[in-house]
Amino acid sequence: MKPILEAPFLVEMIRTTTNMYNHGWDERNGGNISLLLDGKEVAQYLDVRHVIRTIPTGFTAPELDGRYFLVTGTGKYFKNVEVAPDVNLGIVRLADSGRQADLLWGFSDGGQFTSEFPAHMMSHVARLSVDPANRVVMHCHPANLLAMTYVHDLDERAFTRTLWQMCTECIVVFPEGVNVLPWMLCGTNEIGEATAEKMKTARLVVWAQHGIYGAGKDLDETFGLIETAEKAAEIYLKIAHLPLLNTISDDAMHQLEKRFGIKARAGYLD
Ligand code: 2HA
Ligand code: ZN
Repeated sequence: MKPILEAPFLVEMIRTTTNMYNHGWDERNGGNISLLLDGKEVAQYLDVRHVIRTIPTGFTAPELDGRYFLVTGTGKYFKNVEVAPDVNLGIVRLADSGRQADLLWGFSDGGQFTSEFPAHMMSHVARLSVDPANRVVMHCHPANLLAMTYVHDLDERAFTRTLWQMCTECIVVFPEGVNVLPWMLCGTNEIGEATAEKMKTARLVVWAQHGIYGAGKDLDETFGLIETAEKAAEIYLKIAHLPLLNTISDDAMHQLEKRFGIKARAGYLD
């Protein structure tokens, strides 16, 4: 058995949570990440027959039965993941049609997975249905995107177009745009189901007055998606109160589509 703390998925998760904390996206216990793991890879590091304890999930997700996830813990601080990964992270395998999670490693102080586990698991199901390569769901509280939800129209087309107009690369990085949910109570199956529905058409879902969800094939890609949208929101907040003299025109966006071989969300460009 190889040492679990040397597993690339764990090393990468520790790097990512630390980096997100350092970006100011995950104050206190804010934010959570789940990473879908390959069971064969996990078995190189853990005796996967040894279940430490079983945790009820409160939802069903038959599509994820038997799947393994590395996930951040409820009430845990991203700041602390690098110094105590086994307390702040856990590896679980879903069982009984997703109704229960078998803990195989971590949460060593008796803790459990993030309160947003329903939103994460339902989002994995939604993303996998449109992109079988999806592995990551990531949630955090980046200040500029959050601030933008107080002063900008939450209409998805309008919100997306503003972000696209703030940096040339935005439309290239997220051509499908960002979807937006109005304020909803977090930690519930309802917000989980609403997030998952939005995840079918975009990898970024803004939770108004709360934060953002991102999804992607690896931690780097997902981090980069949120990073790009957050940068655009930062620029928006720098200019929103000033007279606008220039912007990226729809004609320029069409040139970007051609140059980078991407297709903007249907109906979002004139
Ligand atoms: O885990 O970010 O949305 C803390 C949160 C809940
Ligand atoms: Zn949150």
